[in-house]
Amino acid sequence: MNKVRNDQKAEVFANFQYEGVLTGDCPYGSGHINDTFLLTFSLPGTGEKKIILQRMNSEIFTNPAELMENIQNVTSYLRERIIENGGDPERETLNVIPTVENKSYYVDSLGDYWRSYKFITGATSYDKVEKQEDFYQSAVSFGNFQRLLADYPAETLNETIKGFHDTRARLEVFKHAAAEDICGRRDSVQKEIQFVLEHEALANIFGDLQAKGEIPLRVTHNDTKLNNIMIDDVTGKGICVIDLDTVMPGLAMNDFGDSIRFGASTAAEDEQDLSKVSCDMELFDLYTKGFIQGCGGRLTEKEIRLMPVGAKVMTFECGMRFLTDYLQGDHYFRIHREKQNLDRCRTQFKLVQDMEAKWDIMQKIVQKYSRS
Ligand code: ADP
Ligand code: GN1
Ligand code: MG
Repeated sequence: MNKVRNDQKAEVFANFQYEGVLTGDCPYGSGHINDTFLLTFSLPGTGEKKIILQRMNSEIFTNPAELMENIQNVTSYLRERIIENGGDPERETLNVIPTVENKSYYVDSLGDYWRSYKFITGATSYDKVEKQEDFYQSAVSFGNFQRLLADYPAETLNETIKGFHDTRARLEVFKHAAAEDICGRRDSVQKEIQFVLEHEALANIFGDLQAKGEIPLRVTHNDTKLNNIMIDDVTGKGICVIDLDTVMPGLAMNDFGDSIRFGASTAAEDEQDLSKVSCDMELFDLYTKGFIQGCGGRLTEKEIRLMPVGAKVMTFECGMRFLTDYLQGDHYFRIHREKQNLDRCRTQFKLVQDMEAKWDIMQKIVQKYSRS
């Protein structure tokens, strides 16, 4: 996507139902896909109000209108459940700010798509586990999210990215990228390519089980990074699941696994020193406990038993996606330095290896929290 222009911003500001005088506008967060801005408005008498404004990545989300329809429907549904449970819908789900034409998104004169959310105050999203309790809280929140949406009619959701966690299809795209080698980078990543080929079987596991009807499709989040949970600054509780672009029918094990690959790693996703990268079993234990608890008895025994497989498959898939993007010239995941996507790929593959070494421990932890 092109850089956001200032004149473009002025047009966008004028087209949302904002109150007060704009006093601040800065880039915000560390997401790899959308452009996020924190806006500050001053309101006479009541002080400052913060707002989140995002330019959606319409190269990746090719139908932003359908995407926003999902978000409107899911957040309205969650709002009702939260009110029934006596919660605060202003803080426990995302709240879309309408445009002056009362729509959930604005298309500017350059054709870019924008949306805006009320800022969730008094809460923080963490890029890395600082306190173990936060990771546990994120597990309970993602589990709760699945539980709250368990009766949502999944077939009414739009598929915002086709085959998002179809690992088999991702493998084919990877092979194609390696064969084409449009950037001439293939020779420099032989080791990583070899790793994918040696682990090919991972790409088939869930597809095969689904085809046999052994695992259910559920409404899932599909991007369960720790930084997609807001943790209350006072109570320390996970209060809100954010980043709902990929809420679609999916697999519980993948939501579990994506959290593990990001949050249970002992290092950052793009760490260059691989000796620092491993899958922390204490964090794995905590997340397993919180997630199963949050799902509130909705998971089948089989889903629970397959949770370590979800961790391995999601980590493998993500590493393969980073490698594919590196081979194709870094067009998908935002990078801030050269070879960042290759570094990201390497941390994921290191994690897969580490999970293989700790496989028995992972299985035992999951058994400990399963019902039987
Ligand atoms: P991306 O898809 O690029 O990851 P996110 O929707 O996750 O974008 O937003 C990026 C960051 O912005 C989040 O990690 C969080 O810190 C912050 N953020 C997003 N929405 C809100 C909100 N409603 N209130 C407070 N912070 C938010
Ligand atoms: C992207 O948007 P963000 O940064 O939360 C990506 C996820 C990857 C993740 C890797 C829509 O998530 O699938 O797991 O980067 N989101 C999309 O960090 O592709
Ligand atoms: Mg995010």
